[in-house]
Amino acid sequence: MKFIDEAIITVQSGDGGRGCVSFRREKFIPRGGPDGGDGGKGGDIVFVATSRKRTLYQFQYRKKLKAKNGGGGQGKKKAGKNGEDLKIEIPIGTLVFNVETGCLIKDFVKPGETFVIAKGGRGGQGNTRFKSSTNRTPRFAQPGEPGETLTLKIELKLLADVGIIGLPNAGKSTLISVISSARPKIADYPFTTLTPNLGVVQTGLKEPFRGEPFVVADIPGLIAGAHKGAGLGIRFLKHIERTRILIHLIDISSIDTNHPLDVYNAINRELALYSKNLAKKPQIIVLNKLDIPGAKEAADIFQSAAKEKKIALISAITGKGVDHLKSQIVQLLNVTH
Ligand SMILES: Nc1nc2c(ncn2[C@@H]2O[C@H](COP(=O)(O)OP(=O)(O)OP(=O)(O)O)[C@@H](O)[C@H]2O)c(=O)[nH]1
Ligand SMILES: [Mg+2]
Repeated sequence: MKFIDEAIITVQSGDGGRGCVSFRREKFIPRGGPDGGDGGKGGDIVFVATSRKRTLYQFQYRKKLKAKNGGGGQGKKKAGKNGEDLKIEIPIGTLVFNVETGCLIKDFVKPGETFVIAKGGRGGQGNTRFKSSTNRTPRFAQPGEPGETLTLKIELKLLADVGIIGLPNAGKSTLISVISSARPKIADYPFTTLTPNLGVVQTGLKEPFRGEPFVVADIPGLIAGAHKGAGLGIRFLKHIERTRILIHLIDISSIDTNHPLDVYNAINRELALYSKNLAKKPQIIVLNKLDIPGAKEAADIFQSAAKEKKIALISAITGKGVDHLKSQIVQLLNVTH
């Protein structure tokens, strides 16, 4: 399924039904008073966050959404039927903006969260309501209030706990495939991953794996200039804005032993240029592809250049160091909020 993370749609709440002008007409009551009922209320547009939805895919085809209008009032003081609300299920992590004003209307973070995005119009009052001592036969009623029409920008930010960042080909997708339920495409060319992958990592009951299961996001590779739109990275950086921690994955073979921190610094620069908040997130530095010849030496050089920073060494392919990394992630998550 194509990954859709942004959509522009128009929603329209229902119009209120019109109030009715009517008079009692019964055989033995010659001048029955007014008996026009009120119009029904227009349906609301209601968004409901649910874990059943993971993408904004539905909005590719449903770009105009309208709730039902209220029914008109009727004689004998019968009120019109209320228009049915239109309930729209959206994934958790969805933000809804008003395109016209640019304002954030609602940020859905919890399952089951419900919000009326556009209120249906009130029904008009029937002529019964306008009866008074000076006007016993009002021949007018109110029209229903029109519903609201809003153009919305809907944005989905995946709610992952851990984001994996790094250059294309660093092995991000390989790593998520060995620690989680995700099965993304893996290949030896850059930009294999075109859309983010999410995976759930199961934890255990025993230390050091004790903790809630968590969600990892693998995003397309970042390259220098990503914050300005180079490569694919920038579009997806917003998906890791809300993670609690980052795994900064580096392919050991990409380390230049004369300038060992270049790759690492370049990625961090991109993060900082995109968002200060993202740059401040706790990172676990992970050197990957420990199995390739010369890896250990390059890793040592990196480690001594990075000084005090804690660095994990793994081979996502052979699995070496992966369990230890998992326990480090659990521990860091347990102390990060
Ligand atoms: N030798 C070795 N190769 C690895 C290891 N991990 C990943 N690879 C290989 O590196 C290549 C890239 O792996 P991916 O997991 O697709 O890398 P990625 O970071 O997701 O790449 P993009 O999606 O393009 O950004 C593939 O050919 C993997 O088989 C490892 O531990 N050792
Ligand atoms: Mg990938």
